[in-house]
Formats: sequence, C-alpha cells, structure tokens
Amino acid sequence: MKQAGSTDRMGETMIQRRHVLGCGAGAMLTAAIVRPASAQAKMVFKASDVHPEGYPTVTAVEDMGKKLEKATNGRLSVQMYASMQLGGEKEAIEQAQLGAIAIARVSVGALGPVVDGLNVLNLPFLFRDTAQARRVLDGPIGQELLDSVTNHPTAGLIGLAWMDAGARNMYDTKRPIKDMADLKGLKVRVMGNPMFVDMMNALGGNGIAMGYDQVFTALQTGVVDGAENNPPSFVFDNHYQVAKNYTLTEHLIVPEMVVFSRRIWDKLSKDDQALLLKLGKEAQQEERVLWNAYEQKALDKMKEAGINIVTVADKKPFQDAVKPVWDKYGPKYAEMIKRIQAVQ
Ligand code: GTR
Repeated sequence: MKQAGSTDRMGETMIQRRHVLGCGAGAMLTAAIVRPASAQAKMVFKASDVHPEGYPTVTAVEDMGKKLEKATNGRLSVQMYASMQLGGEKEAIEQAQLGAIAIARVSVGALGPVVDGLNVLNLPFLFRDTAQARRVLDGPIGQELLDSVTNHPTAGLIGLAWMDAGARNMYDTKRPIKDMADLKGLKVRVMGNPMFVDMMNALGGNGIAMGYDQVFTALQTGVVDGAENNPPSFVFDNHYQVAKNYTLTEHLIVPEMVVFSRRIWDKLSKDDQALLLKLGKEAQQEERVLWNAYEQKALDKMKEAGINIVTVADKKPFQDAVKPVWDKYGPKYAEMIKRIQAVQ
C-alpha cells in the first residue's frame, strides 16, 4: 500500500514537472485545471434587485450569498444592491449581459424581450391560479424554461432559479375599478414589453410601458393614473401612498428569475457552477415561503392604510377582452400553452 502511494505521489510530481517544463498552451491549460479550487481568485458577485431590503427576492438572494460564502470559505460571495441602486430591470439585464454585475433578479416581463420563449408566461390569465403556476415552475416545464435562458445563443445569461411573485392586480389614483368600464381612458403603466401594452389596451385602458424605477413618480405626478402589480410591490415600493384603489383582477401571474451573467459564469469552475445551481434551487424554495408571509403582510398593511380593495365578482369579461392578445401572441407558443394548461 505504502509503495503504491509513493508511486502516485511520484506520478504527480512528474506531471507537475512536465507542466513546468512544457511551454505549449496545452500544458498551461492543464495546469490551470488541476489547480485546486481554493487557490482560485476571490470573487464578489454583484446582485441587483429593484425591491428594498427585506423583500422576499432580496432576502433569498442574500441568503444564497451567505451560503455560498460559507461553502467556499469566503472565496465567493454576493453583494446585494437593492432598491434600484443600479437602475431598473432592463438595466440589470444589460449589466449582467456585459458582466458588470453577476446576478440580476428580474421579472419574466422584462426578460421576455430578450428570451422570446419566456413570453408564453406573460399571457394574461394563462395560469388557473398561483398554485398551478408554482407546480408548472417546479416541474419539467420550469426547468426547460430556465434552460432556454441558459442555452439562448445571444442572451448571455444563465437561468439560475425562479422566484415567485404571486398575481398582479390593477390600482389607480382616480376611481375604484369595479368592472372593465371603469378602466376606460385610464393611463396605466405596464412593464416594458409590448404584450402588456396590448393587454392593457384590450382591457380598455391606455397601456404605457415604463421602467419600474419610474412608476412611483409617474403615479405621483399624474403621468399615469394607475399601474398593476402584486400586493408586496404595491405596498413595499410605496405605490399605495399615492394610489388608493386596488382591484383584485389577478390578470397576470408573471414569475421572476434570478439570472447570472454568462461572461462571469464561464470563468467559474464546474464545481462552483454546480454549487450556484444548487443554492439557486434552495433560494427558489426559500423565497416562496417568504413570499407567502410577505403577501399577507402587504394585504394587512393595505387594509390598515385604508386602501379601497375591490374584488371582481366576475373575471370572465376581462378574460374575454384579452382574446386579441392571445390571437396575436398565442399561436407561437401553442405547444407550450397546451402543456402548461395540462398541469393540474
Ligand atoms: C414587480 C416585480 C419586479 C418588476 C415590477 C414591475 O412585481 O417583482 O421584478 O418587474 O413588478 O412591474 O416592473
């Protein structure tokens, strides 16, 4: 046994010597690969989120960073830039593509224009409810769509994990929206994706695409009369301070994603990539638990603040009205829509 061990060590020594002596690129490459992970450079991954500290997506990515730091003895870590410090979501995507930041937590609404296949998730009233959406994202379809980001030839992004964002509802500064007639003529901010402008116009409002970083001021100054979002965004990004009517239309269930910069990813070892993918999956589950509590907290805060919360007795007119959006965008995703709808 002892002898075999020493032969191994000798073998190693010989290989190392060959690397030292070898002057070809091949020899240098081999040397880089055999270098132990602990000798790799320290890296701090910059992460961007439009939401403030304490928001489920922010906490989940920060916790992912803490685990990463622990698992690599401080070699890899995450620095979170919350509250739009680095701009809106379009900017976050671009920065990740350039490698200026490593991690962008963004809505699929903003990612759709980059990876068209994801736009299927931006169809209004696609999912029956948020529980079905979670089942879809946890299953093979969810993985396939994450991979479609990673394998996209020009996106320059890695799809790391899904984040839950519940259902989106309408809110405005003018009047309670009890039915579609109340939407007529209202200027309503939507995410920067033509699908949502078409959706809002089909519902009778005037859809105005705008970055999330501009919404609060636009509501405050009357540039828009309303917007649409989930309760946590409405409350914890302060829109509820200016818009007093919130209508539970649940017209969109748009998931969110944590994407990683391909430029930075390609510099990581296979082990580090695997670790990030594993921690991403854990972050996905953690965020979901945080989301449930945070959504409730937002609804409670809305009630406390005296927001006029309107329930829609019959959503059918809203669903019927968005048919032109389905006619325009749906056929491209026909196969995927069928598969999503088949998920119980
Ligand atoms: C929020 C979402 C953000 C952003 C925002 C928006 O619900 O968490 O990522 O997409 O909506 O409306 O732009």
